[in-house]
Amino acid sequence: MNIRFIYVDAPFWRAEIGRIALHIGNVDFNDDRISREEFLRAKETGKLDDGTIIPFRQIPCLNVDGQSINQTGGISRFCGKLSGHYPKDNAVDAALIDQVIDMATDITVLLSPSGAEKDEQKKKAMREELAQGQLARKISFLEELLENGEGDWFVGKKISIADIAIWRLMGWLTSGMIDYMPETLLADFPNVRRVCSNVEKHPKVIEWIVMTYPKTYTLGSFD
Ligand SMILES: N[C@@H](CCC(=O)N[C@@H](CS)C(=O)NCC(=O)O)C(=O)O
Repeated sequence: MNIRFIYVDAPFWRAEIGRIALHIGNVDFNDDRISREEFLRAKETGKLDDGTIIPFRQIPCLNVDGQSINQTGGISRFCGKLSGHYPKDNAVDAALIDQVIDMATDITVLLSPSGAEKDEQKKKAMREELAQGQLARKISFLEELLENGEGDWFVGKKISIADIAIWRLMGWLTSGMIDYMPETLLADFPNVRRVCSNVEKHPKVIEWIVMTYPKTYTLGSFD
């Protein structure tokens, strides 16, 4: 099977779920990082410069043996099934993983209005309110899920695509790269921090970080 994972050169959760699942599972794939310019062109034309179709004109996009597939959820599940990080025959566990990934989307969408705000003072006020309000509320629901769960991972007793999604999403939110978003966002959520820390301690995740993340990336921020 020829797998090409198409995204820009950024470790955003939408792409990292699939890329990291494939990497951990030792599944061969082509990690195709297109330039921002090519992405903008694909948004206009629905195709990469080499003619590869980008359905819905958004990324990530997976191309499997010439067939293009879009949408983070579907791509992540496909990569998870191939790599052994998403169940093929346990519908309940699969749905439990899905609900976490959909929550990652809900959280991401919360950032959109402030991301589009041009007035810096208004943006600051929106982000501060978000961090203490809606965002903290949603993260507290993930915390609740873990308090009622089995411990080290969101679902079952081993790492799944749900854990990878939340680790990367939380890494982005607390990276200091989002204007006016406090790096202390997870201070009150020890269970979410623990899962993130568990993902970041996985030897294959460390290998991936060393291979693909900026040299300035520091391990251990969730401990
Ligand atoms: N529903 C899509 C959303 C993906 C998405 O918003 N991707 C961004 C880049 S991170 C994008 O392609 N934006 C361009 C657009 O939507 O026009 C998914 O779940 O994958």
